[in-house]
Amino acid sequence: MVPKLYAHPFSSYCWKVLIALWENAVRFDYQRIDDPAIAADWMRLSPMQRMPLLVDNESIVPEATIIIEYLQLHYPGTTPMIPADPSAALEVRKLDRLSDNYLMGPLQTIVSDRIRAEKDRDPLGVTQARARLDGAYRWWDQHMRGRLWAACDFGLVECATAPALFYTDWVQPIPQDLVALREYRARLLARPSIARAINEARPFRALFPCGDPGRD
Ligand SMILES: N[C@@H](CCC(=O)N[C@@H](CS)C(=O)NCC(=O)O)C(=O)O
Repeated sequence: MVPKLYAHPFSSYCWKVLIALWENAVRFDYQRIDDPAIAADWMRLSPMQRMPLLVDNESIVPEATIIIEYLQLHYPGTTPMIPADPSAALEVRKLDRLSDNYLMGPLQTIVSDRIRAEKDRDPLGVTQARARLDGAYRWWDQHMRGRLWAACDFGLVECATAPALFYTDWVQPIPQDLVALREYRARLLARPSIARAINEARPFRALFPCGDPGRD
């Protein structure tokens, strides 16, 4: 039995895990929740209704980062997502948190505000999210100067930053002067596993509540 991944091709957190799976050619059973029967299964398995969700025999594994850690433990491949050295691994986990909390976090605030009815919107929350995102852009630009990948090699951090930067640039374009960050995003988009995630999500772009910017 191969692990089952409950996911949707347009979801940024699902990309995070899909990229790790494809990088290491891990065989898995893609349970796409745009199928209503599969969505019903997912809702039963995930009362908090969050994707991705991995099911492997008796194990039900939520949270993209934890799924990637689980895959590394049980289905290791040729591209380690977390380095073996504990200090290097700590750095990778730190960068993964910074990506989830300060790139994806503001992104989700901005996008979910747009989905709400006009009367339920939170303009102050969105302004604060945009300011946090701008700060995060500046932090990542500084960090990426002189680097190819965010840590020692391509891995967990890129699984996190690729979908995050892909979509944040749609809602708040990375400023022109942040050259290192813009080049990092371009490098990420050219990576075959990430290009595949972008292509598989293409048919769903009309779902993006902030509008399809007509570019990658
Ligand atoms: N902390 C979770 C966040 C997952 C998350 O926010 N997933 C979104 C999609 S990107 C979701 O499940 N949304 C539910 C829905 O759209 O119904 C993780 O790291 O996996």
